[in-house]
Amino acid sequence: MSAIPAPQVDPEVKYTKAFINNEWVNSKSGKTFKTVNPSTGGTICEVAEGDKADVDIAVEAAKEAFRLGSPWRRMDAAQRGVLLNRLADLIERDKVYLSSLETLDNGKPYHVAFTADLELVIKCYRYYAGWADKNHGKTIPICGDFFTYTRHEPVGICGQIIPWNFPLLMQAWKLGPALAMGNTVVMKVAEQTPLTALYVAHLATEAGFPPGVINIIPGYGPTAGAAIAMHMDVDKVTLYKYDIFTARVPSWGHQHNPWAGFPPGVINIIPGYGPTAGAAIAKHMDVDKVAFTGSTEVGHLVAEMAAKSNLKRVTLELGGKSPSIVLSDADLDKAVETVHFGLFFNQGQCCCAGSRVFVEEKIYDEFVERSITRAKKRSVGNPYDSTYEQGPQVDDVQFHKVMEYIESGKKEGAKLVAGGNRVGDKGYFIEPTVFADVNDDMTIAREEIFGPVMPIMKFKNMDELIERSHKTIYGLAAAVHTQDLDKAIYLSNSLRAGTVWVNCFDVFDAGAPFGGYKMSGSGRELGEYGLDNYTEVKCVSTII
Ligand code: TXE
Repeated sequence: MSAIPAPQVDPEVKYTKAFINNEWVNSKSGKTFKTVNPSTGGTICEVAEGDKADVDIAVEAAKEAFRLGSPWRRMDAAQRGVLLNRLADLIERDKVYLSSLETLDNGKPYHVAFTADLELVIKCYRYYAGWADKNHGKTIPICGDFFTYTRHEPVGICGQIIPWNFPLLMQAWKLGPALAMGNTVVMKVAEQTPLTALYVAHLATEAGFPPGVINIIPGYGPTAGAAIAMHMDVDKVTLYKYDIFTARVPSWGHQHNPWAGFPPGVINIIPGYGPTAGAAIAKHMDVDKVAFTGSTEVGHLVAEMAAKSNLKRVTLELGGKSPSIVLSDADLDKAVETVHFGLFFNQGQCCCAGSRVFVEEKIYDEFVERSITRAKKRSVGNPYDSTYEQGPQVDDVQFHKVMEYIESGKKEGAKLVAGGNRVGDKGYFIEPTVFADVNDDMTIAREEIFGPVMPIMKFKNMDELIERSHKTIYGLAAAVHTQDLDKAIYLSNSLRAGTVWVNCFDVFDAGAPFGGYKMSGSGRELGEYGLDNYTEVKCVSTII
């Protein structure tokens, strides 16, 4: 494996405004909010605080970009793929900077951001670039003399609300399929981590405007560029009448791409708070679809706002309390390491974290001992230093929430066998914490902790295990550790979870769908399944 390049420990923050219609704008209210460095608790910078007024403007821009006959609507599907590939190339070019900035704003170790987050981000854009011209309809032999076919069309204006635990990756999961399918986007990024998503917005404009061109024309930029490119195409605008029929300009073998990159209004990114900016998206009458990743609590609100406004389509990726199951025949060394990884990865801030560890009675004591040793070995510290495995929690709210869960574990009678304390006296670092003798009714066994806290439970047999695994409102993921293939398949088929990992954890790939059963959400992101969220199916029947 090649060495990871050194991080930029103090990366310059280049973009702090809202990105609307390919322009950087202050919020209408003029308000800003602080984004905080979780390693120190200090302020990194002020960022424009978007709210309803800014969402309204962004939705107008997204509508205009989605107008029939617009450059985006007339763009060949294949060209959308070219743009997404270009965006992936630019992210790859700036991988060190983006990983460094992600570490600054989120606190995740730089080496993890570089090798995991950024890798998956780049692959996600490339994966959906490939789909841009391949998600097509069918011809259907219905009864009678009809010619019947389906068209796969974009849904329209997509509102996307993303969280802070994987800022760049959640952006990629949302933008990739939405743009590949030809939608326009109004995205609200999390208030804790707005910086990297804004930089990607800059790259999206760069994907269409080669640097040399920008230097030649004074004042040239995303806005002026947009105006010029549109102006040059005035004669072709007269072809709009054809758009009504094809939604594109008809031409033989002619690539009509009036726009070299993502036109203005296609991608709009608004930093701001959930109840203001996020809610404005979920309630908006002109937003056709909302995709939300975050807490189950807010998931309820988003679904309600969508239902009460215009019944916009909703996809939700919410919380979890995933069982991580270890059978007595498992390879114990591997199981201890994988279960440890499945809980502590990303400071425990994963919706799919294996945060209910069920261990078969026979090996329970041994497993707990080894898990304690492994947790105590886990190094916590400066996320720019690659010798540390774990950085700080994202902010003081999450820090205190996790510390309260640790207190509740102690109070409710679980046995604290490792960690349990803050690390250092600045920033939001927490010791890798393990609780043994946990029972299913304890708060730490029921609620999503979203931190480095591992509750370990004992089970006797498979039937009891399955019943207990299902005693949760969630159903996002599950893991099974065993060398017995029969048991692995039986459990994988029995568990009510959107993803099951056997002898592994957190295996993510842009091609593999991800999403939850029960209150972990609805719909699937990634893979071919993920295209459905951003596609309307139109059935056309014709008789001549
Ligand atoms: O989540 P929120 P928070 C879980 C995890 C965590 C808890 C709270 O357990 O401890 O949620 O984290 C926006 N209308 N997850 O408070 O509030 C918000 O601005 C519209 C699981 O950060 O759900 C942000 O952009 N939007 C999770 C996004 O929703 C609203 C990832 C997520 O914030 C809104 C993060 C509103 N009324 C936390 N209120 C996962 N599934 O991976 C907030 N938002």
